[in-house]
Amino acid sequence: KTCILIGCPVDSGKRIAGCLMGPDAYRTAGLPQALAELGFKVEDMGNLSPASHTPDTDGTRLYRPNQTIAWTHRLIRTAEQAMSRGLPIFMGGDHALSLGTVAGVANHAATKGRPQFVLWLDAHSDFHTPDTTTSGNLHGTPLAYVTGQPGFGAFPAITNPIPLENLCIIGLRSVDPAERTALESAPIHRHDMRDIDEHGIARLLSAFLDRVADADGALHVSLDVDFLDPSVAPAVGTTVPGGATVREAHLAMELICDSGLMTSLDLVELNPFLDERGRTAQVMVDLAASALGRRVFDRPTRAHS
Ligand code: DIR
Ligand code: MN
Ligand code: MN
Ligand code: MN
Repeated sequence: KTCILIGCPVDSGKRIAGCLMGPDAYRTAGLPQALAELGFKVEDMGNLSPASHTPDTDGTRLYRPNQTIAWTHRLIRTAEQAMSRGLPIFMGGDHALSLGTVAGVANHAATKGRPQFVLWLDAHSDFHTPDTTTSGNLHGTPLAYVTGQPGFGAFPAITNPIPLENLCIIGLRSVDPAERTALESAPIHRHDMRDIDEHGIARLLSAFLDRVADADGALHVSLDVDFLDPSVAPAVGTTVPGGATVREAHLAMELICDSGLMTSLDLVELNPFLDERGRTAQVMVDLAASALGRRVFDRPTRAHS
């Protein structure tokens, strides 16, 4: 089995710069070696660049739309092609990269006749459209884009929208009013931190993984650094207190691995400029390793319910 590392130094999705250093931080923290130790053949495509585009101007309501649109074009193609060769790991870069990666993997799944599912591990719901965003930061929009919501006129047309009910968001604790209104009437599976506290992350996630398995779906996992509590993952521009613990995050990753369902992975929003001697990069690398098979002891696989 091949893992394809794809450096996506997208830094146009928000105003705090530094996510462009993310891919090299993951390499420095040992992601390629960790995957090789787990028995994967590792292919590193290096760091990509956006398609050619008209430079953005300052002072617009949307922040750097041309650059993000150019990245989206590039990443849709890259994701489509990588899916036929192995399991792509998109090393971000901010969460605007997922406009392209998720749209691209969904196109690939459609050619195989498989439904695409998405697990979004994030403090934020990222369900704004260019019309509803108040910050103008496009990293807050990928879930609206890939599910085919209106308002993305200048972006590549979505050919295979993710059905809303195929989407599960876990870790929510910062949802803007317009997103909240939109989410309330959408059949998206969403769990805030209170759900994790009351029910445990294993129960929430297992229910979703069972639905993916029953549908023989492809599963894209998008892991935002701010899913984690800032005390253990400080290197992100949009920290929100009260996030997932390292233990909850590893449990989630091990359950994903046990399911055998994950077909692609985003690691997003790491800003190495804000890190403390690489500790956030290391946590993210260790979580990716758990999702791909690293464990302390093997366990009998959980019976599918
Ligand atoms: C906020 C923050 N909802 C916005 N979003 C994200 O700017 O739209 N922060 N994704 O990480
Ligand atoms: Mn996000
Ligand atoms: Mn976030
Ligand atoms: Mn079942």
